[in-house]
Amino acid sequence: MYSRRDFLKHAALGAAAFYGLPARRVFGDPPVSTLNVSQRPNFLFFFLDDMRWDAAGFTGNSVVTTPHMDGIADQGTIFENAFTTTSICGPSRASVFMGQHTARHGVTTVQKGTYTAEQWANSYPAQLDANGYYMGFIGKHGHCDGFTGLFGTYDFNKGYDRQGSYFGQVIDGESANGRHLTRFLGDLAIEFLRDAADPAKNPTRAPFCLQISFKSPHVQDDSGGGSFLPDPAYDRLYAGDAIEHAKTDTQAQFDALPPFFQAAGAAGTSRWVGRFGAETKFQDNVKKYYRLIHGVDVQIGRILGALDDPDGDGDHSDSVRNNTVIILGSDNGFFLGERHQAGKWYIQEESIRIPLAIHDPRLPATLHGQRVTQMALNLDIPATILDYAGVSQPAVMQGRSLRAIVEGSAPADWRTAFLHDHPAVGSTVFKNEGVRTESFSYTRYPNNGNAKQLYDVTVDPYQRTNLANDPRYASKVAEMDALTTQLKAEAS
Ligand SMILES: [Ca+2]
Ligand SMILES: [Ca+2]
Repeated sequence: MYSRRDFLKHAALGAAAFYGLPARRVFGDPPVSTLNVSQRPNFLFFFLDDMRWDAAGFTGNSVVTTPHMDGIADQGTIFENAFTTTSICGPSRASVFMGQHTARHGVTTVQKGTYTAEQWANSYPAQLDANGYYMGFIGKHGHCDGFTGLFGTYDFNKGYDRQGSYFGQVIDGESANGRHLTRFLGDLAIEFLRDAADPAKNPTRAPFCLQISFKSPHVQDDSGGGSFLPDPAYDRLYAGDAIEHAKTDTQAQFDALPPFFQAAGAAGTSRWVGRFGAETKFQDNVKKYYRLIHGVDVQIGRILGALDDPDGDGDHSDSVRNNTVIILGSDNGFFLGERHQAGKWYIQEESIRIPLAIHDPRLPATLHGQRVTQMALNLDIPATILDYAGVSQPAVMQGRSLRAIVEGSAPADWRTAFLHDHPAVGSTVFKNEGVRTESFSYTRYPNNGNAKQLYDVTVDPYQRTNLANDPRYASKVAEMDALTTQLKAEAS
């Protein structure tokens, strides 16, 4: 519970002390692992696009079928309160590479992210590369054209620019050749594991790190109504299911949003009309969204199988499963009709919550399947990877390693609030910033008359009642507003 007393104490200390932020930017920390090469684990990082937190079996979804994701979670740690700090592809992906808030890394738009060499040197992939890891990247990086080739980090570089295409994608000169993109990415991951085990490709048998950034379950592109295009092999899945609407998928909850959400052209509203605005569209598109996630699950199953036999000769003596840390996450959540919205961007639970599970096979069975409630953030992922690799976190990073939590010894001083900010450079998405504490969700819209939303998520988890204009909450609004300003200043 984040009390007023806590707030005053933290205000007195400065948010840096409370939030664990470095006081100022420091570039160029020497990347030296404290571990011998044989002690450093491999990493397999499954990263989805727009997968909301509750769209998996392990987070309670009773429709979508994700047995392999559930398996990772059952043997690992499930973060029940994991969030993104900017709910949109490009900025969140930058946070995952750099361990920084958008206010610091400066990647403010989808697809137009770029970094200086100095910035990239403090990313988790560059730090692992400098420590001798065999590095792979597959899929959507979500940044500027040619991004993944810029700094020579990756031994296996199969990223692509922009949104990519579910059908007909070309990656590093190789055609999908009839394969759905998700299957294509799975094949590339298996190829990576074979290369990492091949003395001709990885002569020192260095530990590997592979980030696989699936396009799924993102729409094909955001023009018009958008379209979810799963592999036709799964067309019959969920055909007999009736998808339930969210409790807030109502006209009344839409009407309760700030008025600019109802203006013509507001992206979340117009996309809802195109994707979910009629019952047949809703049923069809939510099922396709789930089929896209199921397609990823199938590939995760194949890739986990390849961990047991990287060279594919049928002999499992070369298995690397027992020394491979697995991370499963998503860049942001997604509205499936809540408040008659589609998309993300805003500080509502369906948008900012992400699925997150970490499996370290070296831990005892007593820690398998633990569910933890500490607030975990997208920008904690790189800090966690570096911690496992024995590499000190660059001071410019702002996340915190989740490793101690995974190992059953959560630090007592864990965060109880975080900043979300969305720069919203375009005109159809509304710039927003605010905080999510353990009790409250607060948003302000600086370019829209500074409209505000405040929800007490302890009693109103579906965010049905905006308290921002209730005089009884005036002091709480002021407190959350001051905390937002303070955290944003400290994050930059
Ligand atoms: Ca996304
Ligand atoms: Ca083998």
